[in-house]
Amino acid sequence: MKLLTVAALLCAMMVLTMAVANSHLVKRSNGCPYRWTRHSDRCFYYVPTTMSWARAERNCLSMGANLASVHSIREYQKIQRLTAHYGYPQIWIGGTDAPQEGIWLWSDGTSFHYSHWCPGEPNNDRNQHCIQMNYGDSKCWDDLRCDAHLPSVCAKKV
Ligand SMILES: [Ca+2]
Ligand SMILES: [Ca+2]
Repeated sequence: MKLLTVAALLCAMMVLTMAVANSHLVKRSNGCPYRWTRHSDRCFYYVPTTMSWARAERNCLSMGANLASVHSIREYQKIQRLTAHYGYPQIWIGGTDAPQEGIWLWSDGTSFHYSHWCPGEPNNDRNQHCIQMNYGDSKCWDDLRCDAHLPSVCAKKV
């Protein structure tokens, strides 16, 4: 009888653990996982933990997402609103020119046709290959060294 109780408890714990582990996969009424925000056909999630651009991308990948790509001013404003609660910190988005200087790509493979660079950026100052947003007074984009530690925003298709 005791053994059964222990087994039942273990089972309950496993179910709970799995529920927590899978919480980001649970779809809510907006078609996005819990705590993700929908905009158009994508779900966005702000990651407050600071890390390098590559680690931020890997963190997004672990949730079935990529660092956010941005394709219009409306999308950019939507992502900025996610960061408002945190005081518009500088954060990573998915743009990089690490493979070849001056050729900007999004980590999710979408085409890079929109940009919101700050005046004088990207300047590749001492080899900057990753895009931070919310930079400067006008909260535009800047290229920054990819090993800087910033919060980030992940995005994935609904
Ligand atoms: Ca560069
Ligand atoms: Ca720069």
